[in-house]
Amino acid sequence: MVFRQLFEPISSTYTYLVADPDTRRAVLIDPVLDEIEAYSALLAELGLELAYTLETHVHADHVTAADTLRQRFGSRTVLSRDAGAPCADALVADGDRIQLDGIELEVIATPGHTAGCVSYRTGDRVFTGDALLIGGCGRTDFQGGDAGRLYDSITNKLFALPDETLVFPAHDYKGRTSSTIGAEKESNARLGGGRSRDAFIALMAALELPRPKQIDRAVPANLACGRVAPTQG
Ligand SMILES: N[C@@H](CCC(=O)N[C@@H](CS)C(=O)NCC(=O)O)C(=O)O
Ligand SMILES: [Fe+2]
Repeated sequence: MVFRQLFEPISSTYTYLVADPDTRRAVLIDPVLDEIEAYSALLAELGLELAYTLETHVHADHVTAADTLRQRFGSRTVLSRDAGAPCADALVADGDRIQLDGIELEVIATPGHTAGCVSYRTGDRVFTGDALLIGGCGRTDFQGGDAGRLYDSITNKLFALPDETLVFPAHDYKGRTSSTIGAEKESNARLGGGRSRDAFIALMAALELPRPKQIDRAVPANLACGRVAPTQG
């Protein structure tokens, strides 16, 4: 499998490139609009054809590159059917499988950070979006967020994966690049060590985080798959 982890520094977003080494068809998971030229250059350098863009959710902190990539490369956009964004070419649900030639990506519904969050699992790795972060988890105070649902998604679904499964999140704000299910089960600051559902809900309710800086621009744009008006001039 061809695999790259890419980073967008303004929103500290990780984007993942996964491709079949034989057919050279690729997916980008959570691409960021500001990085579009970097993706185009990387696809050309590696000789890859972009088949799909996969969103883990409707992001609140950056605009997705999905629509621009669709226009440029003909890639198909994929999003949860619970995300409230019918602009996607494929609306997926728990248990669906996205086949990229020799690579299969399984959709795992992991709602709670938003109502329409999914994770994607392939082989020994899982792309958890903002459901499970390294040492933390997504906030639950907007976009249909629900701490109890997030607890259930993480403990019943993600923590049920083998301990050695590699965890690749949509963000890290401290430069960490990956974790494992076993490490998060043991020491995640918000849910590790068997924290109870009630204690987790109370902890999330007390966070009082500032609003993401780009939320007012990002959410409407991402509900339209990242379609932005062409710039004049
Ligand atoms: N300072 C960042 C904060 C972004 C933010 O709140 N991110 C969300 C994901 S969309 C989150 O859940 N962060 C987890 C946390 O801060 O614990 C910004 O303005 O973009
Ligand atoms: Fe998010």
